[in-house]
Amino acid sequence: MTTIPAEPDLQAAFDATIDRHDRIEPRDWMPDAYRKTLVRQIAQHAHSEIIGMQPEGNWIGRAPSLRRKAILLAKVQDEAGHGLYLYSACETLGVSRAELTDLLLSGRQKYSSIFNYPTLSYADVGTIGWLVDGAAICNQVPLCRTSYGPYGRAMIRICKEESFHQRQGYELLMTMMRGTDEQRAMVQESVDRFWWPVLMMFGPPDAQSPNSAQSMAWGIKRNSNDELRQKFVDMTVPQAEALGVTLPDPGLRWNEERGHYDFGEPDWQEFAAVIRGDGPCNAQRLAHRRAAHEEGAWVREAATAFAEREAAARESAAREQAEGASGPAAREGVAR
Ligand code: FAQ
Repeated sequence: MTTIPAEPDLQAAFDATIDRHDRIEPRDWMPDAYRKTLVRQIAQHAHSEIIGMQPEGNWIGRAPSLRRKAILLAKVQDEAGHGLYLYSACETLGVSRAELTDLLLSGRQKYSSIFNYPTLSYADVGTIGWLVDGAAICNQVPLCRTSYGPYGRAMIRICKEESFHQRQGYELLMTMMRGTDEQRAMVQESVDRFWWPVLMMFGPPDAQSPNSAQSMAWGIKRNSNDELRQKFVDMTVPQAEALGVTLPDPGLRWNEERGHYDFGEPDWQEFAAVIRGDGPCNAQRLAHRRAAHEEGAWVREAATAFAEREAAARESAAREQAEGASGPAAREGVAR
């Protein structure tokens, strides 16, 4: 007879796994609040990848050359792939893809604030690669060591692709910076618009981050929002210098004592408005996603009908085989 361990034993086993920095896997016992936090974070991450296809997708039809178009198409397709890995990781926690989609479309789950800003010039494609993917890498490399197995494994593959995305953005901006005065001005204008919203991607300051302490205790997050923001600034300033662009922050300077760059405070009221749904493009992004979902209904129906037909065919083949195995010939031991 197998005995089911009591909840305190399960909790102790869970705590020991977290303390060892080991992975929790889908069939392991986990506290409800841990599961809920993971669903919230992974779903928000997946939605960000899917909504994040829109700002750059806006430029696929207007790419300046076939080469740039091929690169951009591949990048946007990668983002769709990242969304799918992440939805799959989230489904291992017992929530369905349809529920997650519904939560996004009804505005009950968030996606990253950064995708609520418009892309006004082709330089924005480069800036998104350099700064948005750069920030994403800073945030996501530590998530490869997150305590939930399927999320950590999805992040390993995603980070490899994000690193390619970041380089393509930097290469595009470098090419423009070596071009005409007009191209250099386009790059600077784009960086001026994106810099502060990119710093907001890391979330509110630690003192105002309600989820950080518990998420770090559970090993879901390995670093705090402010630690990662600082790491990103330290990494990006030398890249901006090499590129020849000015980061739009008069407070940005090297602090010898801290061994880090000091930098200004993002506008947290603007951040609050964007995550409340009042950013420049929130309504447009969700309307576009809803329309795409409705237009895709026939694909989901066709795929469901096909899967049902295949399952019925498999079932009837299995039944025939079973009948054959127990039929007269089988009983008499006659080989067919
Ligand atoms: N936007 O207590 P915390 C990409 C919310 S990269 C919107 O600090 P937490 C790649 C937060 O959900 C972008 N909401 O929360 C790509 C919470 O609200 P809730 C996606 C935000 O979870 C590149 C509240 O504020 N990356 O897509 C944001 O401990 C280029 C309080 O905040 C990820 O999602 C924000 N920026 O820390 C694609 C990474 N920040 O849910 C296309 C995984 C905070 O309680 C093109 N996620 N909030 O109602 C994380 O690391 C964490 O969830 C944080 C937030 C750090 C984002």
